[in-house]
Amino acid sequence: MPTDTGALELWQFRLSLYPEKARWALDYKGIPHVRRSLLPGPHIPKLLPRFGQKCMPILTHGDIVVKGSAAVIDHLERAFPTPALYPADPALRARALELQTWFDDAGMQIRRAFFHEVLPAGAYFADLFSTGYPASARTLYRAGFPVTRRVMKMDMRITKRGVEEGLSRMLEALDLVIKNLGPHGYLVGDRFSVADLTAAVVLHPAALPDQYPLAYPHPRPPQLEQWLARWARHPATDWVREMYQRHRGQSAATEDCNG
Ligand SMILES: N[C@@H](CCC(=O)N[C@@H](CS)C(=O)NCC(=O)O)C(=O)O
Repeated sequence: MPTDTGALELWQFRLSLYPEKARWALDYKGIPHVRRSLLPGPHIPKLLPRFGQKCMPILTHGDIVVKGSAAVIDHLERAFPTPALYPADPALRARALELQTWFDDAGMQIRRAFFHEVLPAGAYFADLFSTGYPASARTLYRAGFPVTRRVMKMDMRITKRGVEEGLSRMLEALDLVIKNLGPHGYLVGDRFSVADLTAAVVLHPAALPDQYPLAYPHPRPPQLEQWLARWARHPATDWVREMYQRHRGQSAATEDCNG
């Protein structure tokens, strides 16, 4: 696939898991792109008529539309092969992609537990989600957030059972990292790959690495502190910070606009 297919635009939430995978891949490869950042809730009428779905990341590359984080990384890997996120060796590549799928799947459950525990800190999260928006829009968003939060909970299917599963999946995922670490500190082979990127993104809520593109400002609400304390002693949280420190790099976005 040619690299000059056209301009790239990434549709995303600034605070997110799966769009962060796409963002990291774009930044890692140093691909100039524009970010279109939406707010949870108002994103629905923006995306549905345009793309027929409300779930992000969505990448447009000229006329090509790519939906979903794994598909976005796959597209970028073909269009911009270096630096590679897929191992060259076919067996290692298959293993890296298998781990990507495993962590992608775990992320859906983990975020249920995360949002269940932290979303009661409504004002803090409304402000975090609306970072980068004008003050008037942020005030309005904060006022409407109790409704948005209810929709988010329904949409993510946050139930008691879902939360319990999310907590145990988080532990399983943290353990899986430690079990699979090679001598160079990577999950597959001796280089950073899509497996490390995906695991670090999915587990980032347990570690809040400094290089995550959106800072969680202090003071942090007690719900968030309790959530972080729950995982703080697990050695995989250090690994998540290490991956972000070694490989997150600078943003390659030329612009990050609202909507
Ligand atoms: N499996 C999908 C999951 C994408 C996903 O759940 N995206 C969330 C943000 S982290 C989203 O857009 N949620 C809003 C919605 O579905 O309305 C992927 O890997 O891209």
